Amino acid sequence: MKKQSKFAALLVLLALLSGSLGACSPFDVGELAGQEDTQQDLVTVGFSQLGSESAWRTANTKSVQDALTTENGFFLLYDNARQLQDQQIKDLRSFISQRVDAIVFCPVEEEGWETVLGEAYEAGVPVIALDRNIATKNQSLLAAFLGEDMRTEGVNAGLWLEKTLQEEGRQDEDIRIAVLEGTEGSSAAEGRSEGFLAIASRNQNWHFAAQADAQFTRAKGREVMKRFLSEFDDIDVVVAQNDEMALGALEAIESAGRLYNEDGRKLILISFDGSREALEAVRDGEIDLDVECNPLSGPALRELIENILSGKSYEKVNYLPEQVFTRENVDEYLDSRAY
Ligand code: GYE
Repeated sequence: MKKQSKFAALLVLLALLSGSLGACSPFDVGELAGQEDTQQDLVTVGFSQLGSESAWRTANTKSVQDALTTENGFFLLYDNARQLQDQQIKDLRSFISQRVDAIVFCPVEEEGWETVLGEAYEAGVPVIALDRNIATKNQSLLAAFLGEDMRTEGVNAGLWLEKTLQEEGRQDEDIRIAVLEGTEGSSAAEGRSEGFLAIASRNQNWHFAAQADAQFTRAKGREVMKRFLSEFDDIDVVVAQNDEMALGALEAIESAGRLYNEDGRKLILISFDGSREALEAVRDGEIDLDVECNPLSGPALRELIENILSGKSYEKVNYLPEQVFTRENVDEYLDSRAY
């Protein structure tokens, strides 16, 4: 190597170590090289998963674990908060005190993160919100968000219903809708409600007959749907904000013999996620629409962490690609569905 290029290489190295390259990252890249005392050159990531309420969540956890492996240069600390925000805050604090290089967390709720994220920021630990987002005015508390566009998912559900009712010539008929909502205060539930409402509000014939929190679980979906069925005899559409609740609701609907009304018209069932079991119900004509929510964020997460820690430029808000499934296209996807 010529003297000059040796010097240039040294300068680049020094710049990298001091964090002055890639001014877009406010975090100390020196930490990347500082792990050798503990996990020999691995990047230590603390991952706080919010719980294990659904097949979607299991697939999401696996995707992260498969991407942040030691072979790929990561040492992953994993905690499961079992739907408790307090527990999740404790998990984040424990990651900070262990001096991890980065924190990834799926926020169970949107609100209430300022204090702990402020502590991470003070400690120089970049935090990525995965899957669900947080509500904060202080955008610098998060290094980045990587997840799904819940509002667009809700809009897509509304657009499909609008089109379907038009095709059936029911655009002026009174349509009674029951909603099984996901965890109250979560960005997933809020976003899907907001998006669906945006379309509902321009359809004067859509009426919200019933809505209740069924916590994204199958057992709650079944229980709440059973109650709806006993209280209302004229539900036309059920919007379940995830597959677990839709599958629970379907059990309640079928055991009450209410999948078809007296005129032989099928109750329209809309779901979100696109898990294998729900896609099978789409194929079998039980669920009419499943709006995909993509849990396979691991590879994009890995790249994002690498970019943040090495000071490269990166997008602060990142959405995963998603689509919608109906009986018309579901066969193409069922075979390869791993979750
Ligand atoms: O739809 C659901 C889950 O946050 C996108 O959480 C997520 C939702 C997903 O448990 O199944």
